[in-house]
Amino acid sequence: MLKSVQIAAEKIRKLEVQGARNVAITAVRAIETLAKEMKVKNKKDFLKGLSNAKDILFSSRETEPLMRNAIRWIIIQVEKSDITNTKDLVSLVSLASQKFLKELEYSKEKIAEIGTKRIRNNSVIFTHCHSSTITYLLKKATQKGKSLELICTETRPLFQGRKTVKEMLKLGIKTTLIVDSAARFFMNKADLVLVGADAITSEGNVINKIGTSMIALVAKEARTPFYVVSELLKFDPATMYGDYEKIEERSPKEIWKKHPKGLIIRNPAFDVTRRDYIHGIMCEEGIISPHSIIEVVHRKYSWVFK
Ligand code: RUB
Repeated sequence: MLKSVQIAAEKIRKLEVQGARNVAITAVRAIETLAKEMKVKNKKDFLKGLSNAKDILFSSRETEPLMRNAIRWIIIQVEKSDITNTKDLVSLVSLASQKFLKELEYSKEKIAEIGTKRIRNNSVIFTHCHSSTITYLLKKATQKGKSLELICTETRPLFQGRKTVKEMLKLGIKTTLIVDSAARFFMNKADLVLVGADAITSEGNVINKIGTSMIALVAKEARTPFYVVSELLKFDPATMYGDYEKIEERSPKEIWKKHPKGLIIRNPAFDVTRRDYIHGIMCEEGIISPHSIIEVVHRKYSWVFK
């Protein structure tokens, strides 16, 4: 019964699906499919099925609050509804999933619209890893007639930077790929740093691909404005109540397949950039200060805190 969910979770775990948005979209679709496939007789079992799927998907990648918020929201819709008939519950999940994905799409459009205005013509933009929210923003900015140049890190160990540069070349953007450790060397050539986010904490700190906080340090030293481009639903409400955002640690094999015996290899997937290094968060509500994250999330998505 949970096969479609297990397949989706495996794709997420193996990074066949990459980036917080795509992870959330895949998880939402898996929940929608599961609801259709579930053969249960009552609402209690229906909710139990959704809850099991939630646990599997949540554990596929630890640092993905957008996925968690998405699934939580769909389950809340089922819980608070008066519907008890399972056939109608399937339709409810389907409607809720589509609504969530539509809202996510709206956020992406809005961020692109806002970000485009902030990017000056003939800017050199520095980025790290692959964020679909950023590549979409750069696509829109180019379509609006902004001439851009991009510097992108290759992003060890899994080279997500290659995905970014391929997309940029297709758009005709002049693109330079550098090794991660060349960030300082090239920072003075950039007008703006744009990075994505996997999680935003209640204190306004941002968790993104490993290396992001180092780039933030370098940007600060070089006085290059550093912006995070992120949907508000990457906010993790649990951090407000004391929890730390967990940092996923991946297999050492991603770094060195046949490494010498006894060697310790650490492979955290993400790191934390303190809010002091962030000029602003470009989100669907505008360019906001990391300090105001709770207030803005509360205004737009108060259900997140329930
Ligand atoms: C991807 C990454 C991205 C964010 C934002 O890490 O850190 O910057 O997920 O991406 P990984 P998006 O490759 O390990 O998933 O803007 O697409 O949500």
